[in-house]
Amino acid sequence: MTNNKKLLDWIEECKALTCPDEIVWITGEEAQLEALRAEAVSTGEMIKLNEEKLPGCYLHRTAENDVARVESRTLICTSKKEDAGPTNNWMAPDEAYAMLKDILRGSMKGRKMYVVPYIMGPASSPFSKVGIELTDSIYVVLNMKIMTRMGDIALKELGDEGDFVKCLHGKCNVDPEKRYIVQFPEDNTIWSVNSAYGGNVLLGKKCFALRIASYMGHKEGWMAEHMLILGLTNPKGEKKYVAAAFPSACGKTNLAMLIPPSILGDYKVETVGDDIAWLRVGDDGRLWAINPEAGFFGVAPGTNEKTNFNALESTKKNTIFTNVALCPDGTVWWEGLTKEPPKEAIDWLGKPWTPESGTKAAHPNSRFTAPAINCPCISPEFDKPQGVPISAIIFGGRRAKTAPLVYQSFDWDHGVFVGATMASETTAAAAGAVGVVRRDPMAMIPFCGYDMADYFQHWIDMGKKIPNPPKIFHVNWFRQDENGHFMWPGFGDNLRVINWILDRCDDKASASKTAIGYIPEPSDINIDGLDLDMDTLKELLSVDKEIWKSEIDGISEFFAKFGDKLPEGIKEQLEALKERLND
Ligand code: GTP
Ligand code: SPV
Ligand code: MN
Repeated sequence: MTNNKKLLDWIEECKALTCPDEIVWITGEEAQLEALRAEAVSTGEMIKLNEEKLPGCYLHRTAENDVARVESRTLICTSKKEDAGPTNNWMAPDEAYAMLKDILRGSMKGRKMYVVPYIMGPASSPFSKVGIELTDSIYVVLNMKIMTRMGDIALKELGDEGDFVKCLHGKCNVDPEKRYIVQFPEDNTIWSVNSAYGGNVLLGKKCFALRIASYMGHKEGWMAEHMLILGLTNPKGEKKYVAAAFPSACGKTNLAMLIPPSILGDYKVETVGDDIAWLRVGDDGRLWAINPEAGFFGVAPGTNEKTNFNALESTKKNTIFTNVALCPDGTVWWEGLTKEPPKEAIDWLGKPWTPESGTKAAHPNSRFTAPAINCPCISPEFDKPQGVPISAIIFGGRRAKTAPLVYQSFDWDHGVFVGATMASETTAAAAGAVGVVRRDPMAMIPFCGYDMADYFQHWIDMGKKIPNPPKIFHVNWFRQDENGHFMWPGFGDNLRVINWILDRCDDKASASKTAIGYIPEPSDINIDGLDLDMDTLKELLSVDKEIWKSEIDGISEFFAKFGDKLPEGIKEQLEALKERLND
């Protein structure tokens, strides 16, 4: 297995604390995984789906109280409180370890502890990092197999002396009152207890690849971001990559694998990543990105053949579904999959359901865990150790009003301000109210592992280190008319907007300068073949100065949290925006 003493010692410590009956090293080999699947089916932890229609696919139902990330119980434990910043929950590391030890003590009695070695990033990439997750959940093991490069490959990468992120997950009794997702950035450590749901327990994902990695990136001069990575080849054969940060359940997976509308000609779209990007300055002075993940943990509801064909295709084999509905023929269903719901099904709670039930068959945050290699448009660069060069960074959110369809920042520093002032309506991806506008800078408010004021400064500093930086944009696919209908068709048609963005990167498209940034002329966006008139497009591209003046209040209130730590560069941008709005 391994001679890595740090690893062996740490496993002994965790064993002494949690007292599992047995320790099982996960090698990543198919025979071992197949035995685990069979065991999970025998205990009811997973349901085997129709082998003909969905080969290698399983359904898992979480506890009713355990269906999304819980931000209120997510802690950043740095020795100094101010290092976690005003937007994170903080606890002193000693206190947090003591509290969690009380919860974890003996919690794996009668259970097995699985040792899951994994790499975030392609094997042998200078970007990549190793993590080890100890868990008492087969669901976690099988999901980690899909989401990461997992097993012996990771032990090899680790070597005898290598360092790793120490991830300990105990599902305990899935008690929501004792649920904690805790990051110790100074110790490269993550402890998660009393949950068995995706983002809380697949510790390579948000906990490591964003919270711990953003802390590492701040120290080491790189960036860990909540971004998809997308490759686009235009009809002339010119290829570019863009990265886009939207908050949870705001369209990253969809944009990452969109189907080009044929009206734009022979466009090719390739997915490098759908949720997380690690970015570094390359020797050529551009910003390069890898996707540290190996699979998609995607939102099921709303995914269908029309909205996201490639995601749906990705889920047709070797996929784990969480909290979707089960059909009588052993297939799955969720709201929005088909126009006609099934006549009967078993809902996400395991109860009989019909369309007349008046409840949702699938949970709004139900998910699929699908291997990236299943995706018909996965990029040939997906596994490349050096990643891909990024031409544009796109921020975005769900805003019924305020934000236009698209605008471009004046320069990098203004782009950082655009990211720092992002806001979006909350979604079911996190526990709590849905549809409430909240500030979510760079879509990182739940995921930044240190003081967000320092994070803004890090963005500004990175700009100075990138000789040829990406251009920065903001999009909003979710603007609504007075009847509450989305004004923009979205999905594949978003490429019409991306097309303008790519042309701007080559200085090929026109724009008009407004108070908030460069906005396309309506004629710059191709709406041929859409059921959308010029007036609606004009409305989508309009900037209402009065609404933006009130937006300033929301921004100022949010920035006030950071007190003196708010970077000068950000303050200057805010003053400049105020002036432009008053002009
Ligand atoms: P996380 O995995 O939580 O980070 O979410 P995500 O950002 O990848 O969001 P995803 O692409 O899964 O989309 C979330 C929801 O938004 C789904 O129900 C989609 O159908 C819907 N959606 C995505 N893109 C669009 C769009 O362009 N327009 C509209 N109206 N809805 C969209
Ligand atoms: C998100 O909430 O942004 C997700 C799902 O991508 S989770 O893994 O739960 O964080
Ligand atoms: Mn996400």
